[in-house]
Amino acid sequence: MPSPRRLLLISTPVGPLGSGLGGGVELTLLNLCQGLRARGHQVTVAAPEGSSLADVPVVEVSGQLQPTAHTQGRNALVTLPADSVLGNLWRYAQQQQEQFDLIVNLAYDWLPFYLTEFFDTPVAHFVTMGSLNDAMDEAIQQVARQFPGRLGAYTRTQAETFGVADAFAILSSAIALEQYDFCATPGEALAWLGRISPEKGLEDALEAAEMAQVPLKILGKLEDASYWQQLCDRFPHAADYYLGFLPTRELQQVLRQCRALVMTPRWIEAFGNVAIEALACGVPVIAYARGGPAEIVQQGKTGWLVEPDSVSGLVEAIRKIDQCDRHACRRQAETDYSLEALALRFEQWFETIIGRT
Ligand code: HBI
Repeated sequence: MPSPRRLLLISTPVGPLGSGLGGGVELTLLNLCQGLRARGHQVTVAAPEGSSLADVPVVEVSGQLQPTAHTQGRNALVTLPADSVLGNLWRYAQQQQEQFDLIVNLAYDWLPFYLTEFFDTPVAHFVTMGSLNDAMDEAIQQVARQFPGRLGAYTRTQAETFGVADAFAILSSAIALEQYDFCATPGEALAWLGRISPEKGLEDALEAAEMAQVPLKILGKLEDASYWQQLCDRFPHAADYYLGFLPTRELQQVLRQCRALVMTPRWIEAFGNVAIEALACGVPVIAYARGGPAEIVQQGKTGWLVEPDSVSGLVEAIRKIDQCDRHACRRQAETDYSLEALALRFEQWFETIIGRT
């Protein structure tokens, strides 16, 4: 067990923790804090005011929220509102840096990457999405050149989108396994989980379920209402299939009884936490071989990887899903995606940085 470290984690500026606006980052931050504190490290989180993170103390910082990056174009300008919470978070970090052995950035924004060289305490960056725009790519590549080893990502596929994959530590993800109950005897239905938004490709899952003549249970935040309306117009069952955006306890009650999870990402999914939620319930994953799921699914054992955007490939996988082993799915979640495994991966990454300075 290495010596306990004093860690400052800086959250995403797009919304207070607990609002859901931070998407996967909220889960990652919560899991990381719990795992690292269990290993004896002192963890402080700084986040926009109004944040709450279970029993983890949060330094709340005021200021205007940052517009989200994933809705802007590749050549979007770097923008900051007046009194930006992003700027205020990093002024706090600069003022408090002597109290910490390491500062970890979880914002997908230009400023923290640019500031890296101006800090005495080392700053590490956990990058939470694939490449989205040129200014961010350049800031990430600059850190890769000047401070190799200071970048972390969920998956290698995600890191490769920045063209400097070798400069990244690959850290994968995790879930609180005790919140997911194994189910050996599912019903007929398939599951689809995620934000209902074009980049998630729900139409392909609906079409495949129709062709395979099996029901589909849809769970997740209804993010794009006009897109959903188009789906309901095209698939008469869609509205009946939609079960809403459920908290983990209720979500896994539905998920665990499904024959498989279907993942149809149109973009490079940085990780795809829903895949490990399914595995934890013993539910095999049928996924387009694109991004995170391609590094999670063990072909023919814990699911099937399908040629991206091939609906017939999905149907073929649905037909042979019973060849997969539901016990192997749960075992894979326990081996690779526990909170302890995640904290150990992050701790080893931090030691390579602290040890180097
Ligand atoms: N946009 N500008 C910005 N900054 C973030 O940190 C950010 C974002 N959009 C989405 C997001 N973070 C998270 O939901 C994903 O990283 C998971």
